Amino acid sequence: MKRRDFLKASLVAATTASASRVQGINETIFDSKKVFGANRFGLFWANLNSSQIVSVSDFEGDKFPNTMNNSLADIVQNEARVLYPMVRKSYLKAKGASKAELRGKEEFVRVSWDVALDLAAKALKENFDKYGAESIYGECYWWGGSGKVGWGRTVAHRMLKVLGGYVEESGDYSTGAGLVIMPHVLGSSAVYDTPTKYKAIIKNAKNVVFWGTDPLVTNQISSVPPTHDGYVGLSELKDSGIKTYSVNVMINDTARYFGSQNILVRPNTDVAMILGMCHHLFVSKLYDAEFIKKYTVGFNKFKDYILGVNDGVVKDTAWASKICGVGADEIAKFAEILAKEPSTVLIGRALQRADHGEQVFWALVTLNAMLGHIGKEGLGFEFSLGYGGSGMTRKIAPVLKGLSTRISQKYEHIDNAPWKNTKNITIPSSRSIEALQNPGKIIEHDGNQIKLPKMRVAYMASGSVFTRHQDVNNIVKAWQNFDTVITAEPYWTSTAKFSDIVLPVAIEVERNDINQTGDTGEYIVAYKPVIEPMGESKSDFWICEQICKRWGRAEVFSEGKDELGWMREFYADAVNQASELNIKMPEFDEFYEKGFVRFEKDDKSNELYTRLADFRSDPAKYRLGTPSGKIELYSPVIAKMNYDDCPPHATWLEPFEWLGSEKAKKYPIHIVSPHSRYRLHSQLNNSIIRNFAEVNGREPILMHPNDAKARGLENGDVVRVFNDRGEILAGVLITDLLQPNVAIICEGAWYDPEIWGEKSLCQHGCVNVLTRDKSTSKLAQSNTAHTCLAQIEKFKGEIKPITAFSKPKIVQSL
Ligand SMILES: Nc1nc2c(c(=O)[nH]1)N[C@H]1C(S)=C(S)[C@@H](COP(=O)(O)OP(=O)(O)OC[C@H]3O[C@@H](n4cnc5c(=O)[nH]c(N)nc54)[C@H](O)[C@@H]3O)O[C@H]1N2
Ligand SMILES: Nc1nc2c(c(=O)[nH]1)N[C@H]1C(S)=C(S)[C@@H](COP(=O)(O)OP(=O)(O)OC[C@H]3O[C@@H](n4cnc5c(=O)[nH]c(N)nc54)[C@H](O)[C@@H]3O)O[C@H]1N2
Ligand SMILES: [Mo]
Repeated sequence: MKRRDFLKASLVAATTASASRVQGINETIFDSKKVFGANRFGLFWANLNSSQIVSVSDFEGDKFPNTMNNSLADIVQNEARVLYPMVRKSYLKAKGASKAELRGKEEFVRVSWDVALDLAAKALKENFDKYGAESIYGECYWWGGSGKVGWGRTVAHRMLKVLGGYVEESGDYSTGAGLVIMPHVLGSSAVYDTPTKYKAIIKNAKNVVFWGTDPLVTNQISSVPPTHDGYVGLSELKDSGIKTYSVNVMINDTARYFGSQNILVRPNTDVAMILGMCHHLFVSKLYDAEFIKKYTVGFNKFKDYILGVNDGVVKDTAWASKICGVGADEIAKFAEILAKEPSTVLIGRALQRADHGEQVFWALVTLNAMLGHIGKEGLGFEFSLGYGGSGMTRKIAPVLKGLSTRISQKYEHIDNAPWKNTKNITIPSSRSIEALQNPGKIIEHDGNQIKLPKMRVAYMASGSVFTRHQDVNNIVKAWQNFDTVITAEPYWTSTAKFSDIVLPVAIEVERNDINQTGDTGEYIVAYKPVIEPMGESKSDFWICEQICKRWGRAEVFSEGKDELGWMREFYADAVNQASELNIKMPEFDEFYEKGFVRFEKDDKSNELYTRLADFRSDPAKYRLGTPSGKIELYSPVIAKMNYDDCPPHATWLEPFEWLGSEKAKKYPIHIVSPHSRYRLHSQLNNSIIRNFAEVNGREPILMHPNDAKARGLENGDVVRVFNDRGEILAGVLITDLLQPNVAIICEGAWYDPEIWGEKSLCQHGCVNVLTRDKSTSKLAQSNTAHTCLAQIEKFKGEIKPITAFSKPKIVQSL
């Protein structure tokens, strides 16, 4: 078939599809039904009317159904939906890399799936064959879609493994600094370990501290469908009457729900406050010397540091107060209460998404060691209750398996099995743009040296770089160094608009998959194509298989199974596990029809599980994974690395910019960008939910009354927020939940440059236009999104309509 015929054929197919949709309405106008569904926002009943989702109802097993799935109907049939495969005009004309500088500016041409897949497969294969794994950027971030079979990230990684290898990132944006520092301190990455149970906390704690965490907001979503049991834990904690504190830059939703005592700290200065607390505990002999002796190493070096033995700076509460803004007495009193009474400190992640972010986690562990509660039932510290671990009693249930990147040995005869010989190239989390700009540069990472790869082709799925990564104007520039950008997306995000080939993706309610709920493992759920995929969209699994097919390796990818085939296999494995647990599960077909199987029985064996309780009970038997087997308050391993930006014990290091720095004279407002309760990063921003939050059609900026007054601002004004890196518009919301000189703009608002492809004003409020792409330190090399100063002024220009949620220019043929 000639190309033109191809286009014609796909047009005909598209028209027929929409015609049958209309016909469907006529035939089944009164045919409403309720179908079970699940996604990252929860479990739900989708109410269908004539084959369309019109609304959702709460699923009885979801303990706290949230508002996010109310957007489902809107998110399916969305103006920003990518309906057909698209290729950027110059790229299509050249049948390959061409005029990268026009990305974001130039129109897209609608093409058939064959044309798009041929081009994608060719770009990947040719570059891999010529330049190897380092030329293929395949990180595919995290939060788009879900499922044990066809999650975009897994299947893309599997496809690129079949190709022979790719560039991936170690760690993550969430807690990249914590993941690297904690193994040196606690012997494990700790941040994703099973958390202490609420039951244990409620039974034993007198004080609970929320330190830089907002679990009420962040537990709404999960990487597997949540049943939101954590909210039961939170409400039981509230009902228990236990005293709570919130150490934060603002009075957040959790603090308000609990009526917590708020300790407002200047952004990025928690380390100073913690050191002040440690100093106070030491000099007033309130710290647990026995715990320090038995369970930690290196205290003497840390003690010398807080006493100022070498640098002459005593890190007492007065010193701390000057830096962090909390009164010296308040710091001292807080330390005393936590030391004298049974206490639990719940730690969030935003804290370490800042310059020298490693230090704050280390300081918090050090403080907790001095408090001495670690490992006592329900006490000590916990990283994982902010989200991702529910802290509730798990169910006795099988553990559902999922697709991996491991390729079956039976295909080793094909093409010399390139996936066997090539290794992935791993760079630290969030260093991709640096690699694009400085290929070949050697960077340090946790005691190793890493050569940044020369990446030429990007395969993007499940993530959105232009809202996720820091310094968007810099990304716009660096992005041109890719020869080819292939993006598999359900929506016209800025990342899709900055691509050469855009592949329309079917979302969870449009495809088959299987998953297990996260909080307690209570349900195994089936995703079903409740509705037909919009336009010509296809599942990530199908797309990746089709690309592999063009390399003659479809079966290597799929092992001859489609999505239902894999679902059956994983389900069968769960049935086997269940029978060993004396649990009878229904046949697959019955399960699939119903949509879920429930496991009811509580696993009472670890109801009061407490982090590090075993270590406390017997430190010799339950040695930690650190070289000493104990908590390392000073790390000889890190000392040996000799990094100026990551000393060998918890240390206050000034961030590259903060309210106490010179820079604050020019840019006096610290911009903090927490996660929004109205979306998952950038997801759902293109839905009706946006209307609950936006101010004057822009992302809200929360400002203190003093800061607003000084600038003559009122609620609803549109402001220009700017620094040397860029400028954005935002809608003013004045609130005294903040401290002066601190403003909140949540991460994830869609990027809407006035001029695409240029350094440009973002009219909508994407905060990462303002943030800096510098890493935390040579140790973790993670992102520093929360270290950001800016200035705010009333916007005097013309306020234009937002274009972020519209399709780009599309033409039907070249
Ligand atoms: N300033 C600032 N920046 C931050 C943060 C911060 O606190 N402040 N937080 C950081 C953190 S912790 C994280 S985890 C990252 C999040 O970064 P990302 O994971 O990149 O965030 P999302 O916006 O959720 O991107 C998911 C994308 O996948 C798409 N998608 C949805 N369903 C599917 C599907 O089925 N298949 C495919 N192929 N795609 C799909 C969505 O449309 C969306 O564009 O952001 C980081 N960035
Ligand atoms: N609704 C919703 N839930 C989510 C997500 C989402 O996008 N939307 N994203 C998920 C993901 S991927 C992640 S990683 C987690 C993120 O989880 P976290 O990183 O814990 O969440 P954040 O919202 O970034 O910040 C938590 C709190 O830290 C405070 N904070 C910021 N800077 C400082 C500081 O310097 N000192 C102190 N003491 N406090 C500070 C913020 O004000 C906020 O209240 O959330 C997950 N849950
Ligand atoms: Mo995250």
